[in-house]
Amino acid sequence: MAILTILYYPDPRLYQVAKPVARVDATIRRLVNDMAETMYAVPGIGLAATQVDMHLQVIVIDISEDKSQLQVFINPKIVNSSGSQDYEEGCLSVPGIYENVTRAEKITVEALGVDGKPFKLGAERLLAVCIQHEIDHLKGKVFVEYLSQLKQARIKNKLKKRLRVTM
Ligand code: QAP
Ligand code: CO
Repeated sequence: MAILTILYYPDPRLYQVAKPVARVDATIRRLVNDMAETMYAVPGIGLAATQVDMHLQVIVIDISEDKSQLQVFINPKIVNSSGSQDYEEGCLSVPGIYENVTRAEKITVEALGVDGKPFKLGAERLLAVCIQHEIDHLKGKVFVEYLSQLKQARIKNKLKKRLRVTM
């Protein structure tokens, strides 16, 4: 296992669109393990392959208190959504920034598991937010793009300044 390097907003590689996984093989399983290790190390509750510069449709999520419930979504697709909810979101690629985003309240997602088998899952509240947030990453979208241009500009400046301090 290995800790992968996370790309930070506004890195242009975060805007790349991820390709579907053709076959869930050993390479993909290793990517899943490394992504999980990376997410747990920070720690975070969700990570998309895009954020570690791998442009494949792979997501890991663990919203459990004790980090014991890893959920893996390969080639995920939202097939149903309803309602709306506001949630204060953060992102491993946008450290220290938390902002309210409005998304669907309930979703149904279809994906492949790490065993390569298709499954269908209903999700609501935090899990639904997290799945939508991570699927956005696979489409090249970061949550700050839902905010006003002014807020986006402020966040970019803040992160660039911080990068200058820490590097
Ligand atoms: C996406 O986000 C998410 O700023 C996952 O300094 C967030 O794991 C979905 C993190 C909220 C739904 C609701 C953020 C860690 C982790 C930071 C994360 C930070 C350290 C964010
Ligand atoms: Co994110």
